[in-house]
Amino acid sequence: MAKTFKNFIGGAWTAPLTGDHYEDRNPADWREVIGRFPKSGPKDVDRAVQSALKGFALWRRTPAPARGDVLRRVGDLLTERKEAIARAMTREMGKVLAETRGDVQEGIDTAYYAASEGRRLFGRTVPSELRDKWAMSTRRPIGVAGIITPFNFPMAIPTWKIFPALVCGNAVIFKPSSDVPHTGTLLVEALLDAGLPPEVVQLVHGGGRLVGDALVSHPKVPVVSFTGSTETGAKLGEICGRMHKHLSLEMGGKNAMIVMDDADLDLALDGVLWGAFGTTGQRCTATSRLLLHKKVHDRFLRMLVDRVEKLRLGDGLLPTSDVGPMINEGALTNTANYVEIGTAEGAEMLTGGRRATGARLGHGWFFKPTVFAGVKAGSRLEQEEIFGPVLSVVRVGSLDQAIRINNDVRYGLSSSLYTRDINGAFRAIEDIQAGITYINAPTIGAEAHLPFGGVKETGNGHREGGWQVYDFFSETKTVYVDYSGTLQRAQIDNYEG
Ligand code: UN1
Repeated sequence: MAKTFKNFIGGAWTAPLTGDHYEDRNPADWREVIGRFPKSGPKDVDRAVQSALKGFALWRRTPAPARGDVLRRVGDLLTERKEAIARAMTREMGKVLAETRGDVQEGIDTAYYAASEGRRLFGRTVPSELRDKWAMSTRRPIGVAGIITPFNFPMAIPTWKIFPALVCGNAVIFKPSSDVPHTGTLLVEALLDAGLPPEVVQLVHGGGRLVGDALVSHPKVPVVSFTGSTETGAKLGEICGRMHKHLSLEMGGKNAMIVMDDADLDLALDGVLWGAFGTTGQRCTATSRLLLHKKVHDRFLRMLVDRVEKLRLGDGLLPTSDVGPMINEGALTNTANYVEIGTAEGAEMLTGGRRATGARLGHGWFFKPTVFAGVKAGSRLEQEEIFGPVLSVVRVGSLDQAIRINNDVRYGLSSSLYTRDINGAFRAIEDIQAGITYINAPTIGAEAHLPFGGVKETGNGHREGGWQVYDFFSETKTVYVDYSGTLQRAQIDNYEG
């Protein structure tokens, strides 16, 4: 019988008040149950909030460098546990071990960055317009932060949010995707083992509709950070807008790689394979469109299809696997639907397009890496996020046309251009509408210490990663100290007076 896991609420591992559980299964072989996890409800969320408020009262008064020290120890523990967590993650969500190791490493990098940020959290001191008066700004924690994260980066994405939230002095309620509750548990264990005061973090398992909604609409949760679909993000935006909450949204993408006729085609080929089929295409940064210059179009497609067909599908724990399964049946069905849509729209399927079965794949959610050529700009295949291993190829005649097509979607997360033309590269950097542009590298591969996020319907103006996220998780307080001993009136008693 599989182990039954618990929430972490009120400083202890506790069963959900609902008494309900669900099974978390290995997507490479659904016969394998990883554990039974709580199907929590609004009452569990409310208990978590009450506890987090106590945690916040304590943590906000802990000096930021001391908060950072806890994060440094978290980094040390994640380093020690890297292999074990990576294996657990692969079992739980399917991507290959090299990728899950990278995912944990991103968490480690984020921890050490956060640790040192505890010694910065800069405010500013500027001249006052009046004599004998100081003018400064300082950063204050906000309160209880609600953190809602997806399945595809079960360690990295939670750490992008939780670690800065904590260093800034907030308490955290963490709701991982119900597809990856085990990795979420391992992260919270590392936080507690590193010495985080127990009530500063709460882990509440369960689905978005019950747990997520209760968390986002709870009046005592003033700050929410969410990564997931644009549709869900819009709903959270309505709730948070009504309640005047801080909200950071990281949502969909329809990222394109542009390959020009002067590109190093071998390099571009490695890039597109990694960008389109890494994490089985289930990244918001995935390369889902290839805008291919007409002069290299046919040759590059031949090279591409040859390599795609050599990709080995399998359990991500096996060294022989290049591409793991999709996360669940719904994801697979959704991808299969897009194959039908593409075919109906007249695109030409060059390879893949169906579920992969066979000896070791029969009990997993495996889908063959798929390439469509002759995809029309403006078609659904070209416009809509699929979140699966499907690459749509559009033939282009010039860089200007490629940039136009790149921009003509509702999203704007990542982008990529392969070229040897330095002038063209800089023009693209200026004109591509995206939060991230790679030159001669694929659309994936963001580093933990740089801002991460997108424009248009990908986000709502915030950035994760790097230094910017620390602004999101803190409030600025402006401080004036007047030591003149007289009433000085700003804008009236100026320095000329
Ligand atoms: C995501 O695509 O959902 O840039 C996050 C990358 C990773 C993070 C991706 N470091 O590929």
